[in-house]
Amino acid sequence: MNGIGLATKIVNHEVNKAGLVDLIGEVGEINVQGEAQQKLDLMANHTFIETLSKREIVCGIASEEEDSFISINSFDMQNKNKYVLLIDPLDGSSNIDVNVSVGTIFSIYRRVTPIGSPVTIEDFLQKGRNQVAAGYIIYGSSTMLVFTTGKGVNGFTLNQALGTFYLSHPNIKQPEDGAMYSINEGNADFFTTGLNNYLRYCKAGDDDKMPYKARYVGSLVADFHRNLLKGGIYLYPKSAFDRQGKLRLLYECNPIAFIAEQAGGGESDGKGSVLDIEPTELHQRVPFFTGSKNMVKKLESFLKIDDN
Ligand code: P6P
Repeated sequence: MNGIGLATKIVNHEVNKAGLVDLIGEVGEINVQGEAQQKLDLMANHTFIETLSKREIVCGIASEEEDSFISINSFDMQNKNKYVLLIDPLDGSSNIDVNVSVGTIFSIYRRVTPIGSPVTIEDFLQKGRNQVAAGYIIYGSSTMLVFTTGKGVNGFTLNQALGTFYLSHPNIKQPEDGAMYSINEGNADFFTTGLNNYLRYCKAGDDDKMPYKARYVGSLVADFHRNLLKGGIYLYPKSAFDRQGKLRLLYECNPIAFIAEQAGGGESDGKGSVLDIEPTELHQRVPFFTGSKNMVKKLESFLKIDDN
């Protein structure tokens, strides 16, 4: 966590000055996701990898920006370190050029292969339930590090003048209900019947319920963080052209789901917890819904119609 805190301060500094020193824009490369890589994406990826590689803690790192995992040798050139890190170094990076909040998402597991042996892909393809820690950093109006080690969720705000993190949000609990929904409705023509029925429910107002507010930043970390504190639901469903959904299971959905569960919230792939999915590929995508517990349950009830 100290290594992640140090990398956060470096990335935060670069994100804040990006517009001044030509760190904005695309580098003209395409990553494994087929997405145009932003200069800050690569800077953040390099920073987290370099910072975490030199601390005798992780034996391997998998990143959204890297085709495969990176094996990290300990100083004695053995693979004696016992944790692996999976990371989305700069999520929502398409928002960078327009000064909208972006974030980093990370997930930490104990390796499953013997200490000292070479790290392998099976150390990374673990169920989300095996996570020992998970968190995100949001580079917004303030920079916050929010994480869990399985004993609740705490939020730390970076004091930029002193370079220290202050426990500003102890023991975060997500409201069980909310009145905000976050989804890219531009894809509605490609959603399932159940999903569109749920969206109609969100917009309906009657004696029992006011219409929900639509709040969608286009940055998972920003939308999740707001819904975590105020209540609400984030939805990225499968669709006719995102048949598996868009979000990556290992370094976006699982860490966010672990935090949601630890904060008393809900999370789902539409049928059940993403934390129970047996991963098969490093960059696999899944449909992902997370937010206030009762909102996720209501969504799952609407999605049952899609099983027929
Ligand atoms: P769309 C960013 O690329 C991201 O992975 C999430 O942070 C965000 O919620 C989503 O994709 C935005 O996707 O299709 O609405 O632009």
